[in-house]
Parts: sequence; structure tokens; C-alpha cells
Amino acid sequence: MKEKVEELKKEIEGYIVGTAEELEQYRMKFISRKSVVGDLFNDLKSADAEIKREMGRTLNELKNLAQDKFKEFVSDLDNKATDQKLESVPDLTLPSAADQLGAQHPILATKARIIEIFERIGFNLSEGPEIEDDWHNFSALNFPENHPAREMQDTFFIERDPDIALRTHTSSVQVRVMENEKPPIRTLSPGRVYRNEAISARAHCVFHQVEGLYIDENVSFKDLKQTLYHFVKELFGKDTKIRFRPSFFPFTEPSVEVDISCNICKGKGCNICKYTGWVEIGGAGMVDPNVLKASNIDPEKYSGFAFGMGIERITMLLYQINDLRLFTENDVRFLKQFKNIK
Ligand code: 2NL
Repeated sequence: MKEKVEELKKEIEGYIVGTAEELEQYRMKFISRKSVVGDLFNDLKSADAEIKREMGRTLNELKNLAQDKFKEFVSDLDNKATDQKLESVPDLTLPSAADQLGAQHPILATKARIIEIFERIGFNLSEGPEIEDDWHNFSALNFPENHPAREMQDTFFIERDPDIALRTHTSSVQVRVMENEKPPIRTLSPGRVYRNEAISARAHCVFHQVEGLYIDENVSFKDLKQTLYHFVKELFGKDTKIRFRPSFFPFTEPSVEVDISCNICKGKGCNICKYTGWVEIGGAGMVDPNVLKASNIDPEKYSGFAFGMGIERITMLLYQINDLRLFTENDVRFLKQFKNIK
């Protein structure tokens, strides 16, 4: 038994533990009740009193050695774990990484440029609710009772009878201005509008519009033409040409679609203008007398012009963007490209 104890002493003294599993193996072998040390204590039970006394002391020394070693292993492993934790804590004394500064969204940049151009020629800004009643979105604008825009397929209704809907244009804001102010009125209404359209490269159910309204005595179609001519030269460059094609809107008479000479190929012909040399930027017209009357403005005394443009469309022309969906996908690879505009 003595030799066995010496042998175990040597084994314990030379024992190395690197992991929690190895620690457990050590505990099973030398500390637990079924350990080799425990076995030796069991063997001693049947021995003579003399041997019991002598070997009992030796075995207790062995047991203490095994336990001291165990405590040493536990504290070594603890220290090791703490060191690893410390290594994974970031060094708070290092200087911070530079913040990535965001870019203005191209739609808002275009909106700001349009506002600036019209503000310089005396237009003020007007804003209004995106949830509108039937009067401000349709009836006051001379939409007939059976107009298709009043159907569920085209407009997002929130309530029916009386109808409440997401505005389909910002003309509703201008109706509010006409109701609340007296001519002369020169106002610009940019904002978000909603139409029940399937989303594609060319259409979206949420987009941005800017409308303008000018009401005073003796306002004529030539004022409309020169105002828009000034605007397109400011936004697209001084060589830009403008063209008006007859059209129809319920709220203007006469009405026109407004084209500019293609800013990509300068009128030579390309796939943006479909080889026509012209691209459409919006619509316009003289405010229909019924629209003035609906807002208590005397059409015998006053006349006015109005226009509307899609901000997405103008932004696409300015920066040669060919898919409307890019504006709402929030892909930073797209948005980053507008860091240096304006
Ligand atoms: C387009 C065409 C247009 C108007 C909007 C308007 C507003 C009032 C009275 C009369 Cl309060 N007209 N707005 C007029 C003509 C055309 O928009 O293509 N928009 C994207």
C-alpha cells in the first residue's frame, strides 16, 4: 500500500489540468468517493489497529495533497477565463471610428431645388393633410360625380359616405389656400400623394408631387408659359427648350402637358426620350372657372394658372435613374451616390 501511495503522490504532483473536462477527470480520479484515494481508505478498514493508525496518517496526507492540488487547478482555470474575457473587451482608450455621414435623399434634394426656384419669383409654400375629404380632393376641383379617380381601383379610401381618402394630388392643399386667402395667390404645394397603382419601374402607389397655383387679375396663358420656361431653364440648364401639348384635366381649361427638350441627348434622340428629343415633366393649365367659384373666388374678376409635376420623374431625368423603386428600397449603394449633390 505504501508503494501505491508514493506512486499516486507522484502522479498528483505531476498532474496538469487545462480544461474544465480535465478538471472533472481529475476530481473523479482523486477526490470523489469512488476515487483511488477513496478505495485506499476502504482497504484500510479491514487492517490491524497499528497499520490503521500509521497508514491513516499517510492516506490523509495524500487526500490533502489531492484536494490542495484541486483548489489550485480551479483557481488557475478561473484566472484563465477572466483573462480571455478581458481580451474580448474593447479598448476604450482607442479613438472612436469616424461616423458615416448620411446623404440627403435625392427626392428631397430635388424638392428643395424646385422650391428655391419658385420662391425666388414670389411663390410661397403651402402644406396640408395627406388624409383628405371628398370636397378638397375631388369636388372642389370640378371632378364629375362619376370620375374614375373616385373609384376604389384608383384611390385609397379610408372611409366611404362621406368619403375620406389618401390625397391623390396636392391640389387639395391649393383648394385650402384658395378658401382661406384672397388673391393675389402665388403658392407652391410639394408633398406625398397616393394612388392605387401596381408598383413597377415606372409607377408607385406613393410618390411626390409639386403643384403651383397663381391667381390674380389678368393672369393669362402667357404667364403660365413664361413661368414654366423660367423654371425649366433654372433646373435643367439655360439651353432647355419647352413644348406644350393640348391635354385635359377636370380642374383646368385649357390644359396642356409640358415637355422639355431631352436633357440627356440634348434633343438628338436617345432611349430616355424614346428618340423623340422630348420628355414629359408634368401638366398645367388655366384654372377652370368652376374651381375658382367653388372656393368663392370671382372668375369674372380673377383668373389663374396651375401646374403639377412628379418629383420622382424630375429626379429620374436629372440623374438618369431608370427605376422608380430605387427611391424607396433604401439601398445605401444607391443613396450614397447622392452624397455630393446640391
Ligand atoms: C400633372 C398635372 C396639374 C394642376 C395640376 C391645379 C390645382 C388647382 C387648380 C387647378 Cl387648385 N389646377 N393643379 C393643374 C394642371 C395640371 O398636374 O401631370 N401632375 C403630375
